[in-house]
Order: sequence, then C-alpha cells, then structure tokens
Amino acid sequence: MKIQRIQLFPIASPRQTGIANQHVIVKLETADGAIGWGEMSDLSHVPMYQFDLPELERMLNELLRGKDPRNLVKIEDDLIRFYPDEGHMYSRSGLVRQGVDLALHDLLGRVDNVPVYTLLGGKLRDRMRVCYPIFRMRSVEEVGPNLDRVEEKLQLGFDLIRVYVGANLEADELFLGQFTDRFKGRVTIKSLDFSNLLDWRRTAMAVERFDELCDYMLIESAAPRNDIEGLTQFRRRSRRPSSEHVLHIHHGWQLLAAGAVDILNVSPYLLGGLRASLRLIALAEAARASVLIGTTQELNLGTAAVAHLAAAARILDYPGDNTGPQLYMADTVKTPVQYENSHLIVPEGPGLGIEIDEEKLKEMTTNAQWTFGVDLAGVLDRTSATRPSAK
Ligand code: GAE
Ligand code: MG
Ligand code: MG
Repeated sequence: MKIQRIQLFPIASPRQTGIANQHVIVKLETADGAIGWGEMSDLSHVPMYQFDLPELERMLNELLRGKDPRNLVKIEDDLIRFYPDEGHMYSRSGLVRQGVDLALHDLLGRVDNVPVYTLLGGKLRDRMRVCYPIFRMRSVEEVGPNLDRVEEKLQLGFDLIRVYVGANLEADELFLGQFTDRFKGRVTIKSLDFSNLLDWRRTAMAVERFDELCDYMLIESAAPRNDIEGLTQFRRRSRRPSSEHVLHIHHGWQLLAAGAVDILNVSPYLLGGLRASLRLIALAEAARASVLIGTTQELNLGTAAVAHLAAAARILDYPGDNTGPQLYMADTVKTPVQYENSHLIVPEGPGLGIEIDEEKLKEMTTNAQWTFGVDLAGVLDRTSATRPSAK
C-alpha cells in the first residue's frame, strides 16, 4: 500500500451558541483506492493567522506521497520534525499532525475492516462520560440564558456540564448559586475552567467563594499560561483535583514532575493525534496521575477519534469534554456519533466508524467563510459578539 494523495477541505460550522468555527477535513487516498478521513479541528482561535491551505496541501503531498500508510511510526516521526511542537493551546502544527494521524488510522481500519480502537490495541470500555460546556459569562445578563441551556441539554440526556469562569465573579456566583437551586441532584458540574485567566491566588480566592455555592469534580487551568509553579502552589492548597491541558509530551512530564496537577487534560487536537495522546496517557500512568480527554470542540470525525482513544485508554478516571457534535449545527457526516445519557458511544464500524457525505462536504467547502472578526473576548470565550457584555 502506498499513499497517493492527500486533500484538504476547509469548512465552517455554526454553533448553537451563535459563533461559527473553521475546520479542515482531510482525505487520504492510496494508489489502490483505499480512503481515510481525518480532521484538523477548530482553527478559529488566537493566534489569529490561518493556514495557507493550498501550500499546506502541497507540502503534505510532498511528504506523504509514496509512503506506506502502515508505517505509522515513520510518518509520525517525519511529521513531528516538519511540524514541531509549538507549546500553546491552539498549536497549528498539532492540528496538522492530528489531521494526518486520524486519516491514517481511519484508512488502515477500513482496509482491515476493523474499528480504530482495534488498531490501538483493543477496548477497555465502549463509552465515555462527557459534559456539555457552559461558556464564560462576562455579564450577569448572560446567567439566565445559560441556566436555560442547562435545562435544555438535560432534556436531551446531558446531566453533566462544565462551566468556564473567572472573567466576572459576580456572574459566576450568580450562575453557580442558581444552578444549585435549580439543578442539584439532577445535573453535576464536572469542572470549573479558569482558562489560565487568573493568577493562582486569585483562582484560590474565587474557588473559596464558589465552594460555598456548588459542588463540582475539579478545577481546570488555575494559573496563567505556562505558570507551572503557580499551578503547583494552587494544587497544594486545593481540596479538589486540578487539571491542565497538556501541550506536548515534555510539558506533560513537567506538569507531573512539579506536582502541578492531579489530572492531565489530554487532547488529540493539541498533541497531534491518537498515538501522541496514548503516550501522554502512559506518562500519567507512570506518575500515578489521572487523565481526562479535553476538546477544542471537534466535529464528528474528531469526536469519533476521541471515542476510540477513550476505548483504549488505560487511565481515564474523569469524564471528558467531547460534545462538539452537540454544539455544531452542520457537519459533513451521514450519521453523527451517538450519545446516551451524557456518554459518548464508541463507534463500531470500520475505521473511525463515520461515513462522510461527499456532497455535503462539497457544499460546505464551497460555502465556507473563513472570517474571524475582531471581538477578542468573544474569540477567547467562544461567545458571540451579540452577547450582552459586548454592547
Ligand atoms: O479550555 C477548554 O477546555 C476548551 O475546550 C477550550 O479550548 C475552548 O475554547 C474550545 C472551544 O473552541 O470551545 O477550544
Ligand atoms: Mg480548558
Ligand atoms: Mg476550540
């Protein structure tokens, strides 16, 4: 088997929350006609520059054409050199590697007629508990609609949420207090995500107030970006476990060696695919730390890949964040991944277990608008420029 061609299709998908996000669908073909699909998920983050897609496609064809898709380690080794770790949460090189890694796994699974989890060694579970995101509130006017959204998602079976906090403590407190009054015993909070907004002491002070209002499993990103010492200080004083997004394998080691976190937030979009994610999970195992699978809000292909990762993960002791397909209103797939009672179900078909509708893909590619706007708080928080606090 030899890789013959890789194609990149830009698409945009609106979210129920009023923003739209840009993704790249990856199609990989071998000389004998086998096909695999992958995804570079959610490019609409800072830093605010984007791929030169024709150039990226040209380069990837040059790198991959003629290669044996079964030699995953070799392709990965090349890609890590050509697209090295960038060390931030929205690493473009991580996304390039994710796109190729997912398409390769999908292709190999289809050729052998096995699900991707089989390629990863098999499965320990057939579902993963996941939570729905409540995006950051910057004004108290945003509290009511978000509580209504919790109710709406509960009706669909999602009894687990996570809440982004730290920009407006008054709004946070209002939300968390009213959440407890309205949903206690019916909906659980997986995490309060500070997204590296506050220094560790301010986070600790906010947490003291939040602790009086609600119960939750863990705190995420409790110190500024790259402040491993701050995370360590916070964790020493925290009654609850804390997690941080792992940026690359050495960062994972740094977090664990410093005792900065209880939980590694492991994500294929950031680390560059399934194989890289499995390495981080092994690192957590070695440190007797915990793992959760995070998200950039992938579409169906990216979420299916996460499901296969979850199936094969030896350490996975907290719920994941992977509900992108519940958030986006358009995708290129024939049938979406399945959720049941706040669980993402591991697909059983060959490859990633997702069928692409090429007509839909064509339509979405033609209509894709890659505009980003200049509403920085909205880009950071994933909220729309029409939110009350933006007035
Ligand atoms: O920090 C997180 O856990 C989030 O998933 C964060 O990365 C979001 O901004 C996400 C999104 O697009 O909603 O990427
Ligand atoms: Mg986070
Ligand atoms: Mg994202």
